[in-house]
Amino acid sequence: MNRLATLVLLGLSVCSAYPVNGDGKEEDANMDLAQRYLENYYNLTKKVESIYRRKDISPIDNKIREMQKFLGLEVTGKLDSNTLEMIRKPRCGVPDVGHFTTFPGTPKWSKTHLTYRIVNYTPDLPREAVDAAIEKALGVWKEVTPLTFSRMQEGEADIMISFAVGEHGDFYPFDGPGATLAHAYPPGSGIHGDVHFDDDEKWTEKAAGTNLFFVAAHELGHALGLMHSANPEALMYPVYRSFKDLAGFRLSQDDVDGIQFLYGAPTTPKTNYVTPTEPVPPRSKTPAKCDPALSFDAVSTLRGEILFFKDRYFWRRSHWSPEPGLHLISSFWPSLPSNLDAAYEVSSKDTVFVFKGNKFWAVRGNEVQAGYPRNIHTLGFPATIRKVDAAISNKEQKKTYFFVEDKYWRFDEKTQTMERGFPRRIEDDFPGVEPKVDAVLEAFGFLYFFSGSSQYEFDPNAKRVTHIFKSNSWLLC
Ligand code: TQI
Ligand code: CA
Ligand code: ZN
Ligand code: ZN
Repeated sequence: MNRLATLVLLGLSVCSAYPVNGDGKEEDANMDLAQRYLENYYNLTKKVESIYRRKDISPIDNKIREMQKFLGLEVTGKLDSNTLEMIRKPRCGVPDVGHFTTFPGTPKWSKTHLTYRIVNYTPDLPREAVDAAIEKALGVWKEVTPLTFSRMQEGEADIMISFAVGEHGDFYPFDGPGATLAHAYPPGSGIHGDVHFDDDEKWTEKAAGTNLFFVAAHELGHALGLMHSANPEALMYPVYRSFKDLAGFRLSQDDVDGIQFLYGAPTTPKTNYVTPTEPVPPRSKTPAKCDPALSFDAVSTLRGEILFFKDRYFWRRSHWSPEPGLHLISSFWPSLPSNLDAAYEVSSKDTVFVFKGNKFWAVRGNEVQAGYPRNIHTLGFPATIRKVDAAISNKEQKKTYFFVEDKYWRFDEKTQTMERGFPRRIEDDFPGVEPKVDAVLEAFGFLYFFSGSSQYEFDPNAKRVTHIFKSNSWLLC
C-alpha cells in the first residue's frame, strides 16, 4: 500500500486545486471541503439505495478513516494536513453537473493490451456464468477504448480476479453480507489492477440480489483508473441501482468521457460496419442546471421538498440543503417513465400524482401505488384531451388545477369530480402568464408558472404577475 500512497502523493493532478481559505474560518472551510469530498468519493450522504449504508456512529469520522485507509494515509479519522492536502489536490472545480474522476495521481495502464485471470469462483453461480459476466464487463470498457483483454489460465495477469471472504490477504478485509460488495486496485504492478469480490454476497445473473456483471463492470472501471463519478447515471456513481432491464445496460456518456480521458477512443472500429444494424441512439446528456435555456417537464412538492423533473432526471431541493441534488427518476421509482408532463402533490393524502400522456400514477414516498397507471379520462377530461401540461393542488380549497394548452380545468379532490364551468382560459384568470405552461409550483403564497426558460410569479390575491425569473432560479443559478 505504500507504493500507492507515494504514487498518490507525488502524482500530478489534472485539475485545479480548491482555493485555500486563509482566514479565521479555515477550520470550517476545511470541514466543508472534506464533507464535499467525502460526499463525492465516499458517498457520505445517506442515499436510500446506497449499499454503503452502515450503522456508523459518526459518519464523517468513519468516512475520513475509510478514505485514509483506501488512499494509504495514516488512519487518524481526523482532518490532518496530509489528508487535507489529498482532498485539495486531485479535484476538478465544482462542476455544474456530476462528473467522472480519476484516482489521485491519475494512475493508468501504460499498455493497451491487458491480461486477466479468474483465479477462483463463487459457489453462487455456474462457472460459465461467472466467465460470461466478467467477459461482458470487460467488453463494456473495451467497446469504447483502444484496450483489449486476453484471458490467462495461470500465472500472474495484470487483472487478477478473485472471490474471497473476510480477511483475504490485503489490508481490506471483507465485511460479511451487505455493505462492501467488492473492491479493486487502481492500475499498477502487483496487487494493483486486481479485483476482489466479497463471497459473502449472493452473486446473481439477475436484477435481484447482487448482480455480478454490474459490480464487475464498476470494479473494472476502478481497475482501469476511474474513481467515482458524481453523475447519477454513471456506472461509476457509487450507488447500487436496481434494473428495469439489464440486457439494455449501457455506459453513460460520463463513463465514456472518463475512460477516454485516460485511454482515448478506439483506434480500430470495434463495431461491425458491414451489416447495417439498428441505429444506436446517442448517449443522453445530463441536463445542466445552470443552462440559461433550461426548462422543466414538471415540478412538484414532496413532503416539504421540491422536485424539478427534466427528461430522465429530477433535481430535489430540500429545506436542509439548499444545494439541489440531481437524481434519476428510475432510481427512486423504477416503474415511472421519463419526460413527464405534470406532477402535483396532495399533501393530505401524502401522495404525488405524476402524468405522462393519457396516464397518471400515484406515488407515496418511494412507492408507486397499486392500481396505477390510470387513464386521465377517469378524472373527467373530455376525450379530445391527450395530455396535461401542468398541475397544482390547493391545500385549502382541496382543488386541483390542470393546465392544458391555453386553458385550465379545476378538479374537486373531495368529490373527485371535474368542476362545472371549466375549462376556462388561462389568460382570463391568470393574466400575464404565458401559455403554454410546462409546470406550476406553489410557494410563499405565490404561484410559479414555468414556461420554457421563463418563470412567472403570480400573486393570486392581486391577480397579477409580480416577477419574471429564469426557470432555473430555484436551482441556485
Ligand atoms: N465497494 C467500493 C467500490 O468499489 C469500494 C470503495 C469504497 C471504493 N470507497 C471507494 C473504491 C473509493 C474506490 C474509491 O465502490 S462497494 C458499487 C456501487 C461497491 C459499490 O462494495 O461499496 C459497486 C462495489 F456503485 F453500486 F455502489 C460495486 Cl457497483
Ligand atoms: Ca460485504
Ligand atoms: Zn481485497
Ligand atoms: Zn466504486
